[in-house]
Amino acid sequence: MSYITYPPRVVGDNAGLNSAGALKEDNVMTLISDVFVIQTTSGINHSDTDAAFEIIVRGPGGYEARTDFEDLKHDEREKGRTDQYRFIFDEPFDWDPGLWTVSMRMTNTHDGWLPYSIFVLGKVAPGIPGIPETSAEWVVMGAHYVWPRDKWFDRGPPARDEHPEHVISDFTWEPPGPFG
Ligand SMILES: [Ca+2]
Ligand SMILES: [Ca+2]
Repeated sequence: MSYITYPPRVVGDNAGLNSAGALKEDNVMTLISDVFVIQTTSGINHSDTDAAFEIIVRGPGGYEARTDFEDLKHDEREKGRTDQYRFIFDEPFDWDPGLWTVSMRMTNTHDGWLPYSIFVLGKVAPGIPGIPETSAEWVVMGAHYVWPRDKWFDRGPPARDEHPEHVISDFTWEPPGPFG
């Protein structure tokens, strides 16, 4: 698992406020302590890769946290393979899908990667008033079934380090079809 161990680089004056500027009630906060990314690589030609990736979380007030995807023990991002990653935040963040994004970016090679699906889950931090420590509350932060086939990570031959960043914390829904 990967740890995001540093505090937010910048926390603006609006930390803890909702989009209307009012103080949030405890019971409407969604403090996320762990983010899980569950991805399945497509089966089409060249979809697999051995490249490295990073995750970037952005929020209000200039919040930006990023870290590398862990190098798992198996050969990741091979055709049809599902990989699961856990990112632990030392400081939980107050998830609001209208104000926050989770993105993913390839950081090396030109060997493009195409997922078939990506799911992003958030584990709600324990210790919030009204929510017991053993809470099993989770938030679906992103679900892409299926990931758009034209949205390759690092498609083509960029002249420099132009690996594009794709937001994975939104939603894609297409009628289920055969795996490919
Ligand atoms: Ca490839
Ligand atoms: Ca691989």
